[in-house]
Amino acid sequence: MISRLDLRGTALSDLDNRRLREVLPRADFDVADALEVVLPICHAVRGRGAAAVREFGERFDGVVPDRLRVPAEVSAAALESLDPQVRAALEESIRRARLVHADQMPAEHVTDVAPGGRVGQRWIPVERVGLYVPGGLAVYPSSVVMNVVPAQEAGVRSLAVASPPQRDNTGVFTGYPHPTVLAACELLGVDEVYAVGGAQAVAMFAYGAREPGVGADGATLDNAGEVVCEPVDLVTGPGNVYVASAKRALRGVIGIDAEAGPTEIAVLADDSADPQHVAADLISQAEHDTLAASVLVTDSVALAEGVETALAERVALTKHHERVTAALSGRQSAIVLVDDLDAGQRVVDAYGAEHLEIQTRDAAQRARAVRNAGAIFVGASTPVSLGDYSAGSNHVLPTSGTAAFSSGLSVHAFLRSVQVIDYTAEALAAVGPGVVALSHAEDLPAHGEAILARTEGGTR
Ligand code: HSO
Ligand code: ZN
Repeated sequence: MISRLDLRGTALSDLDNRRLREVLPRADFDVADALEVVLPICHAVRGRGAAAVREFGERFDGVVPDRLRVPAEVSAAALESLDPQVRAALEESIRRARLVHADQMPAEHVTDVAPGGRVGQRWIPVERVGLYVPGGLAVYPSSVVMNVVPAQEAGVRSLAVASPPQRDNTGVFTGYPHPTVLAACELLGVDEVYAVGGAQAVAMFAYGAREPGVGADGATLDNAGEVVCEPVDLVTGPGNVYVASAKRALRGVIGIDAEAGPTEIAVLADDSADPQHVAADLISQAEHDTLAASVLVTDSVALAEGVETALAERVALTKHHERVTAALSGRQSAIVLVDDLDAGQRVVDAYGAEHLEIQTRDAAQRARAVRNAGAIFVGASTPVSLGDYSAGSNHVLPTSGTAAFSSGLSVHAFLRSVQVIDYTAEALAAVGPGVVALSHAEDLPAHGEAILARTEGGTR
């Protein structure tokens, strides 16, 4: 089911990360490929607003809600009918996430550069954010927590959630996001929720959307009527390959967090790892998406064989075995054999997994040496699914190698840093000649003159 990639005997130290990535498992269809589908959707939503959002909803989700914005009474009913055990678990994961994200808040500080010259740094939350909560193959109340908690801890004031409408909920919830998603929004005090999914949700957040209205000539015009959704400044959240692609396409119109597309797990393990645990963890992420990637990197043939056997047993029994089989047998998943754990470490660094588990005897030490990963799960008792729900960490993480340059969701994604520069006349006079000299070196003498106007009485 899962293929093997044998890198034993390959001189990995001769390859830089980019070269090494080329030989590692990779999906056949990625965020760049999806742009072809996503760009026309973004254009349509930009031009035609709510009418286009509804059309894509009908096409991709198979259902159009009565109202794109979920009515307050529907969300209230969802919280009322929430299973008490699920409610308690959500409350605990909110509590843990708040602890971690509150601790992430950066301190404001001021640097005294010279007598009378100081540069401070302030952190200001983004004004309005759109949080995406996936909902195609599964239901993601946990992603509501992972998006909303850091935004709230960062101090964001205006917060909207979008999640795909469900086709097969009964009665009052049909056409709205899953009731557990709505209940999680209620628990967190989020009252602006849209029954919109996929690339069209990201586009709606980026451009805003209006209902059709009546134009000057009396004819009906798309995107000219009542406002359905005001545009946001930043969109965060995980999603499928199309959602990640829309974030890439619209970056610049909006800010984004990382590209968090189809999920990935890499496990670096030696012969001390339990093959049943490793297999269970590989399957846990494979159940998200047929494009999900599960990669085991090991120096132990015995472990590789044990995991193969355990996978065969477990996949047959798991609920979503078809999806899991597709993910595990796709080109993006493999068991990679290496000569030793140092070579394994090279491989996982080149791969830059969204989630990296380290199940080796020296797990804590190896974890410290990792350079590229969205999040690192250390040791036998820290599976990825703990982090997916209740560790306190965030599960919105960079995928497909983007961990090389971006980070998992945290309060930082919702903050901007602003420098505050404050010099006295004396401090300006002291450094003035240097500024004037540099302005001449750049042939921008008016810059120097702005200094001299102050330090030399304003005559030059
Ligand atoms: N593993 C997913 C998050 C998730 N898992 C939500 C279960 N629910 C991406 O990190
Ligand atoms: Zn997961």
